[in-house]
Amino acid sequence: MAAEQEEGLKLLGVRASPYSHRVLLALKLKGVQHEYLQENLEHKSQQLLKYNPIHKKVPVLVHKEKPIIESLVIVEYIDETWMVTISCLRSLTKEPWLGSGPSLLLKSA
Ligand SMILES: N[C@@H](CCC(=O)N[C@@H](CS)C(=O)NCC(=O)O)C(=O)O
Repeated sequence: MAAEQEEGLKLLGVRASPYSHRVLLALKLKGVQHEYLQENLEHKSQQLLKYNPIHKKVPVLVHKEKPIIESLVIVEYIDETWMVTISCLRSLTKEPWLGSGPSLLLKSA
C-alpha cells in the first residue's frame, strides 16, 4: 500500500531553498521514497513551468501527476497521505531491548 502510494512521487526543489528542505525533511521523517529533481531557478525546467505555471516556484510535489505547491501545504499533504510510516520509529522497533513499545507508537502515529 505505502509503496503503491509512493509510485510516481517527484519533488522539484532547490538544495539551497529552505522551503524545499522543509518538504525533504517531511519525506525523510516519514520514510517516503521519491524522486528528487534539482531545479535551476535561472533556467526553470519545462516540468516546473508545467506543474507550477503561475508562481513558477519550488518546491513542487508531484504525486500521480497531481502537483501540490506551497511547502506548508505539501507537508500537510505528506502527513495525511503517509500516516503510518515513520522511518525513525520503524528503525527503533529493530532494537531488541525496546520490546513492543515503539510498535504501539507506530500504530497510533
Ligand atoms: N511560500 C512558498 C515559497 C517558495 C519560494 O519562495 N521558493 C523560491 C526558492 S526558495 C523560488 O522558487 N523562487 C523562484 C522565483 O521566485 O522565481 C513555499 O513555502 O513553498
